[in-house]
Amino acid sequence: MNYLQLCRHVLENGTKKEDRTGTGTMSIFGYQMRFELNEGFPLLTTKRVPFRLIASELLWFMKGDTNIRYLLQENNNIWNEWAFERWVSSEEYEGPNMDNFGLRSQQDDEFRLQYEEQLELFKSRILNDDTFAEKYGDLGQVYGKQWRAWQTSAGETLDQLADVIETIKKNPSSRRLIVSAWNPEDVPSMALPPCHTLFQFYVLDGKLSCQLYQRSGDIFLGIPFNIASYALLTHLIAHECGLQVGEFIHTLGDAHIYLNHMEQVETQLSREPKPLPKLVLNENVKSVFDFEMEDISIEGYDPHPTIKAPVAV
Ligand code: UFP
Repeated sequence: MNYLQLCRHVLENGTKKEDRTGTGTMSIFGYQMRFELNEGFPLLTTKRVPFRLIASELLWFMKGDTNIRYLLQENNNIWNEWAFERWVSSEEYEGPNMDNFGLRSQQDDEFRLQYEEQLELFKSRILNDDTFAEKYGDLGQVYGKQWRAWQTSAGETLDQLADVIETIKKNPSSRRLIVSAWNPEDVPSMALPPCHTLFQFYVLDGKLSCQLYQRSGDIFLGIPFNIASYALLTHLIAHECGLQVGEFIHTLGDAHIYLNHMEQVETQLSREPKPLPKLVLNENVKSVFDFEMEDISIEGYDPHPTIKAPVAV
């Protein structure tokens, strides 16, 4: 599979590069993968990838929601650290010092227990306390905001996602079918400046293709999610527009393997890929904005087991 070729390519051609998290990476700049979506849904089979988390995150983006409360209600913890970071660096936080919690919790067992306890407290407050959730659950100008409610300098709001879907229906040959999450004005105040920066659609012969430009990609942990997320997005939009799916083209900027993921990548490369699963969407739901988790499922997914790896924060 394309993804395993990317892993091999970076192991063979990558250069050691320092990074923001202090972990260190093997990195390359510029790479492209193509996935023919008719050949199956591109969910990795060389390890289990939690599709449920990917789908609920995508629905969260598509709703224009930026508060982690929705994700926690779906039992999705993937954005917690970004909100937690804001909480523990705020003046209201009075618990034990959580500076640099990402790295410290990997290196110090005693600290990890303290961190886990604080994170659990944080999660339950987000779920149960409306005022707290409003203040500390919101990640600000993240994907949901940029896709659905981009603020213009004239004080207007642009719904890029709804607009692009309308244009695909009315003018499918357009070469301007773009949604940008990269808002230079907002980047300095963002918890995590968008990794998936910009995407473009392309319609030919009744098939919808999508290309993503991803500025930064964590090959072991992030990229398998990103592939599946954009493949799902393409399927959902094709569904609403009455089109078949074409290709998902994944273009990467800084594509890196963290130095503490090397063993995991090797394990994956030693495994034999299996047949790809199939995505099944509820035919009765027409608009992409009406999809809920129960309308989306994956059939025939029989991957090799999960491989654990630390997240670089
Ligand atoms: N990352 C991904 N995909 C994502 C996401 C993050 O690979 O969807 F949100 C990784 C890339 C990088 C880190 O390793 O997270 C972000 O750090 P930086 O902003 O320094 O590029």
